[in-house]
Amino acid sequence: MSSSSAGLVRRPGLDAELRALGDPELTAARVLAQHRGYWLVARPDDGSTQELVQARGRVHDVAGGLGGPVTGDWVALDAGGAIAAVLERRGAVVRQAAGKASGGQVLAANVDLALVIEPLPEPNERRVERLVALAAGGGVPAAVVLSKADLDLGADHRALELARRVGVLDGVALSVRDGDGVAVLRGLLERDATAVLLGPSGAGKSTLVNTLLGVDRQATAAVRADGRGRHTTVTRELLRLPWGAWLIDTPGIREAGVWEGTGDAFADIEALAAGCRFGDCMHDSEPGCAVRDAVDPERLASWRKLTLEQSAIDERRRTRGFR
Ligand SMILES: Nc1nc2c(ncn2[C@@H]2O[C@H](COP(=O)(O)OP(=O)(O)O)[C@@H](O)[C@H]2O)c(=O)[nH]1
Ligand SMILES: [Mg+2]
Ligand SMILES: [Zn+2]
Repeated sequence: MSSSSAGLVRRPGLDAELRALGDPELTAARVLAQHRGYWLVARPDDGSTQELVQARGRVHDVAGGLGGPVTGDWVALDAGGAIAAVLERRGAVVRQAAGKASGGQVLAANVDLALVIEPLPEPNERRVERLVALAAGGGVPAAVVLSKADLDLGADHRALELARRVGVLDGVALSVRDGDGVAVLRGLLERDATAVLLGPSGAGKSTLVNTLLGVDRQATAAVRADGRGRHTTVTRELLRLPWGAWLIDTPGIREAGVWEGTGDAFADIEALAAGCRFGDCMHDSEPGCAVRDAVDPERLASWRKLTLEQSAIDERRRTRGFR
């Protein structure tokens, strides 16, 4: 393949991480894409080679739970070129995998920024809130991106307002049709850092990736007549942008159950909750609640829903031993 992984830089402490595994023959690589039973990886400091490798032994053991190696993972390759271990994930987006008996599924690993994307003119604020929480639960800060800004005259304002309401620093409206806002987003994607695009199919993720890449690499598809997106992107891929930033394109996310809590995504509510009379106040009809009248009811409903969802997950993990 081409030189799209040129410039992959070793993360701080990588050599020590490898040494700690105790096998001097291990070398580091990063997962660019996952397929069934094999992974596309690139080695740091090496120009352009990408290799398809397998995992040694059971991938669950290799990854220490939570499935096998995923896109964005740093892995250790053994002398035979197979993945022998997955290195510590620093920032991961994990959801409850689809299906009722399933555990957590890592959507992207070693992510510095989640770009939570929704299309204008009708962005789904509750979905933004959920995806921001999913990222925050894995220690990943988020930015809100409203795509198709050409379809909404007040796009910039809406992006900033939505970001503010969900407690996120950056809100960017952009259109790949007229280029508005694309430069602003580019400014958020720093050299050597990794971002992941999270949002429904049809939001314009792949189109945006192509715009940032400057080439039509990702397949895109017109939204169906019923307004639902098509799943044109089927794998999660880590791509290098021309200025050295890294971006993970993902298939549309239909279900995104929380798995690792909501991190600091509801810091606004938690700060106010310090003033509630009861420590376990659900800010519903409890007397002496300091939150109920101070927070947008829809946001509060989201908080309650995600909090209850997480409690149910925690309970299930306790009783059934899911990791
Ligand atoms: N009007 C408008 N349409 C866009 C924009 N970006 C993407 N689209 C369209 O939205 C549809 C879905 O795009 P795609 O990139 O496949 O979405 P994905 O499923 O999120 O990867 C395609 O028909 C795109 O042409 C935009 O900025 N403005
Ligand atoms: Mg796509
Ligand atoms: Zn309360």
